[in-house]
Amino acid sequence: MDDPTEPRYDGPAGGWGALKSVALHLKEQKIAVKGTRTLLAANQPDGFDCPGCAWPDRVHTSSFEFCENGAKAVAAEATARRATPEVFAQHTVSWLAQQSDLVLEGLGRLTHPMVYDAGSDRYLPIAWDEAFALIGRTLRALPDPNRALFYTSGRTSNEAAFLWQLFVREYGTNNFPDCSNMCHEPSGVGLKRTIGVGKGTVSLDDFTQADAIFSFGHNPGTNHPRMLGELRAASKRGARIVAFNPLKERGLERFTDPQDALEMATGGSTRIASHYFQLKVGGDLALLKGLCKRVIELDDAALAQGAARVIDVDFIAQHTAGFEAFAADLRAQPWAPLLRACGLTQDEVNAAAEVYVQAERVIVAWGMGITQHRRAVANVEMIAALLMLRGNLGKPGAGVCPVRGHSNVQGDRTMGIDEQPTAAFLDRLQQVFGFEPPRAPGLNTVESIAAMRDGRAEVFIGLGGNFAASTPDTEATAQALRRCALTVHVSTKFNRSHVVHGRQALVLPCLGRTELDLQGGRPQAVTVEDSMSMVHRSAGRNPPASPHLLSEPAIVAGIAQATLPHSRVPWAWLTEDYDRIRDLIAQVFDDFADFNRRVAVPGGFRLPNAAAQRRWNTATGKATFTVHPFDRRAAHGDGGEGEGEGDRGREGEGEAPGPGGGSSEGGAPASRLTLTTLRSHDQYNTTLYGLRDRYRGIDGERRVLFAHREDIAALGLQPGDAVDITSHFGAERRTVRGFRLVSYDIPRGCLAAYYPETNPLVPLGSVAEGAGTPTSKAIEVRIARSSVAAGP
Ligand SMILES: Nc1nc2c(c(=O)[nH]1)N[C@H]1C(S)=C(S)[C@@H](COP(=O)(O)OP(=O)(O)OC[C@H]3O[C@@H](n4cnc5c(=O)[nH]c(N)nc54)[C@H](O)[C@@H]3O)O[C@H]1N2
Ligand SMILES: Nc1nc2c(c(=O)[nH]1)N[C@H]1C(S)=C(S)[C@@H](COP(=O)(O)OP(=O)(O)OC[C@H]3O[C@@H](n4cnc5c(=O)[nH]c(N)nc54)[C@H](O)[C@@H]3O)O[C@H]1N2
Ligand SMILES: [Mo]
Repeated sequence: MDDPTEPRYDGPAGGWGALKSVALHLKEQKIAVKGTRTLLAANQPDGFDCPGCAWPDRVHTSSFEFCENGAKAVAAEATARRATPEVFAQHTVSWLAQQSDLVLEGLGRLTHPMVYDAGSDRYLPIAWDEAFALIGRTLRALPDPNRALFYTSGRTSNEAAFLWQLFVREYGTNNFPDCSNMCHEPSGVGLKRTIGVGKGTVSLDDFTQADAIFSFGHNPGTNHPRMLGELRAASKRGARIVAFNPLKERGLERFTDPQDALEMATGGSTRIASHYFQLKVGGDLALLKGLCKRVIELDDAALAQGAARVIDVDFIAQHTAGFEAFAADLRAQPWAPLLRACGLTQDEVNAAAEVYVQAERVIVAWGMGITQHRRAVANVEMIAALLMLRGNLGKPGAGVCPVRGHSNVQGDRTMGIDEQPTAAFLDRLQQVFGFEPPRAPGLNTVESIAAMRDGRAEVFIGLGGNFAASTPDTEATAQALRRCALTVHVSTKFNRSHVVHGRQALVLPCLGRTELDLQGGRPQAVTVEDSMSMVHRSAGRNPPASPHLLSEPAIVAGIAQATLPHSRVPWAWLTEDYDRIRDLIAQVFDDFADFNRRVAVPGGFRLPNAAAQRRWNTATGKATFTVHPFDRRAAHGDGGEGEGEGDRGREGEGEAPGPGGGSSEGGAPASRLTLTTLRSHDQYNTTLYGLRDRYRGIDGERRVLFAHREDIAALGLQPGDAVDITSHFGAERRTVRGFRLVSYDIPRGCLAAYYPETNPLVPLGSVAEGAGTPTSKAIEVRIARSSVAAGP
């Protein structure tokens, strides 16, 4: 079945390729020597938290865990390149706006606060005080604080995030759009509702005890490479690893640990997944229902034969609610539509269920392949339900493991970056600080874009991130941002959001994680929370990229002082010594009692997790099974042909379209396909490190479209052809041009391409029900031969 036109990578994940790649990236950033020293301080007890992913570290101690993409993240921040005022004097903003993201990123670290000058169409340097005064003036002049938006990206430390939410709430709004809204929001919503805690329940120790690890829709080899260490160890001791992914991701197949001398010397590798199922894009809800249905079937059969029960009867009786209705729904659900929608055979689903019921202790891990869908919350709740069926929660070696993205995205939410804060939290803020916080819910990311577009919001301030590029519906977002009176970005590097600006615009450069943060002459540490609720310190050591940089806490304090002259918060005093900020955090959150002392311990401390203790803070007081009606459209993006926006959310078994919907047997043309958007190996979200996607065999380009060779043929096209991609959402059409077709091992009816190049296709109105997350992993598209040559 080998297709000679398919790109190939025959090696394992990791290995020598990873080491070579790091050397290359350090060289590109001109930091060969300095970079290696910087790297050694990553994830060490006295070093900084790696700005790469949120995967936890074993003990934060001596053994340096090598991670290729962590090294690239550090190199990108520690780059020797500088985006100085001289650089900005040479180029108009309109010219910069024409350049690729790679070029913008390549300008390097920002060195001075900059203000947009409309007359010359350039960014000019501005003094910090003047920048803060401009923000303060503009915010104070707004008729309603809800006309301002305060975005957060997940690299922000706990201390900066805490001050940020405090300032914004004292100012008077809960408008906290954040990257989490585009990421694991459905995990938070779904887990909170089913098990009472919107976070993962497992720790690294559980990975050493699990008999089986189920992996849904994430790519550890690229996006959380240190997880491969855990998976490798689990595989070596005989645990089953079961992967569900439309693409054969190399990191889930085979891994060579660069720290294993023998594997490196002999060219050996460790098999990761014992079972790999290439389900259809968006097929997860159908599959999860199938897995649960199979468990119930096996249990019903056991009961009939008087054999040992398959489900954990005691756990279900003692700890759960809603089981009877849940099981009844599954018994009534016919198999055929489930199998059609997930694209797996009955034998495959049975085999996966068999691994599940044979294991005493099971962990389910997942990423964006689960959350960026219309039925994402249902996906997450079904994952929890699958585990609940056999009591796989709150016992060693078992539990839920949403693999978080940004290194402190979980901590930011803990600190109150939340557009829907609880009343209890707001009451506490009021008690501690003596101002009345706003009670009305604020706007999330997608709602914020709509508010700017419609003129309901006119000031946008981003603490990190790259809002213009990371959000859906790139054109609509750009128009929305351009309507603003003022856009402000606190950033380490120049990016797309700085050239898609409001009438007035500021770019405020901040210290990065790796850099020494001196306040009052004393080095400061910040804290972060990883994917497994470990809170620990992070202290940079590198000299700052420029003497003009301020820390994020200092920038937030500067904005607050300029905006709130009668503030109840002693901003300057707080930023002189971050211990003072942590003392306040301890006053607001009980889980952070004695924060400074506890976080001083190497490795920090773990936040309590009620669900891991089998205490259920849900509406029923139990872990809750919910019936999620199967809706075939769930598997096919959002809003089919002829369905207007008003039809969204309608349940029902609308006939599934195209080969993706199972009607391909007759050889119907592959007209309607489902596109998923993903990360290459050489990027960190919107930050591009290069044009290689090593494990997928792509080099030198990003405008590629992965498709099944029979779908390519059915369209009368050939691998290598340039195509345009048009998304269909109700009557709305969006097109991107000039993508090169690549024949790829992906299920029929499914396509994949990189984010953010494909974000113009993601409809603003297409979001996860109950969570508002853009459906970036299932976009209904058609493709046609392009008149534009495929570009890099
Ligand atoms: N180096 C690096 N590290 C990163 C990031 C980065 O960009 N670069 N980003 C960080 C962030 S913010 C996040 S959120 C994480 C993201 O980490 P991931 O969740 O791994 O991110 P994606 O690349 O979006 O990959 C999603 C995976 O889901 C699969 N998939 C796509 N559609 C479906 C589907 O419908 N069902 C299933 N089951 N699978 C599907 C894809 O094939 C892919 O393997 O990584 C974090 N770490
Ligand atoms: N189509 C599609 N869209 C997606 C996704 C997808 O899979 N598909 N994934 C979504 C996900 S999971 C996420 S999390 C979002 C990411 O959305 P964002 O978090 O908004 O985007 P990033 O690319 O991570 O932001 C990069 C910028 O952050 C700044 N930065 C880096 N480090 C620091 C720092 O320490 N402090 C400050 N202040 N700034 C810093 C730099 O200037 C850099 O240019 O994108 C989402 N969008
Ligand atoms: Mo993310």
